[in-house]
Amino acid sequence: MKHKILAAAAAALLTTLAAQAAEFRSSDIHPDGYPTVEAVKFMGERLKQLTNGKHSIRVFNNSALGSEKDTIEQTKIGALAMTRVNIAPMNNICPETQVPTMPFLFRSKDHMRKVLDGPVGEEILAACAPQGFVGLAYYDSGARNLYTAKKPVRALADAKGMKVRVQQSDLWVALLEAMGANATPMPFGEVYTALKTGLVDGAENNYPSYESSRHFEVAKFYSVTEHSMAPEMLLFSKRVWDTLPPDDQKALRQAARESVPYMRKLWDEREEKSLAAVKAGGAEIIQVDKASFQSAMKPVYDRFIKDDKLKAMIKRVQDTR
Ligand code: BDP
Repeated sequence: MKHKILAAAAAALLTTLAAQAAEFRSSDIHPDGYPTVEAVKFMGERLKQLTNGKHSIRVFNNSALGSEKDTIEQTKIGALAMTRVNIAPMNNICPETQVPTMPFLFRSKDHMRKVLDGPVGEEILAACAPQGFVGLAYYDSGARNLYTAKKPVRALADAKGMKVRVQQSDLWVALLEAMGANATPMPFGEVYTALKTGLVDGAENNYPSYESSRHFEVAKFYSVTEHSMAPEMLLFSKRVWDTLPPDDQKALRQAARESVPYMRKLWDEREEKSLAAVKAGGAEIIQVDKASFQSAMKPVYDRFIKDDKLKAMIKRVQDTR
């Protein structure tokens, strides 16, 4: 009897929790105005409308809640409801996320968007659930390029021995090593100082991040290698998710989905603006022979795309037209 009463009380408590309004906390390492930050704010507005004001989202930007690795941990344990991160720090946690990270995999922005909007994209999001993450959406992150402080990289041979900061992922270490560089993983927030003090010779990123982080001030040689189109991910904590009623889950999914075209529009505009801004700020945009960089990537595929499942996924990506 006592048991039954306790169980009923617990169930009632859970229902009350589920019925409660929430302001979900979401993290980002980027500042206000950056397309990822603005897209999550947009999602929050939509969520409010869809739930008649019950739920909202508050974005903590500029790494206020820590590095991406930190916020992924917090999201996993349910201390944080949501985090917007690049896919790279998920590579070691959820192997399927290595697929869209792979060097020179996507042929174009359209190809990347088509794959991520399709069944392969869905499967990769779903593959992170056993690790504690509900994958809500991908956002664009453009193509990443290599930039250096003292010596320009005009050909693959120039990258040899250079110390280059990478994201915290084994795959990223291997990718830069395949270029002949010395890869140094570190959180994004530490890169400006590392470049300035010469702790690293270079880093790699898309135009908007190169611009907003002001890395272009301390590393002005920007080589257009376009070595990866690793996208951004929006991850919700499965622990928090499981406490929500199905209607709220549905609203979250819908709001996230609707934020994607909004983000893409901001992204396309921002890429152009950032390119113009870094040029005006003194960056030298260097065109390189991409094929030579691409031909150095076989060891990365050999090491990370080993099992049949990942091999099949790569093939499906390549076959997507
Ligand atoms: C940017 C991503 C951000 C990453 C950063 C990095 O938007 O999520 O943290 O690169 O290189 O492009 O760490």
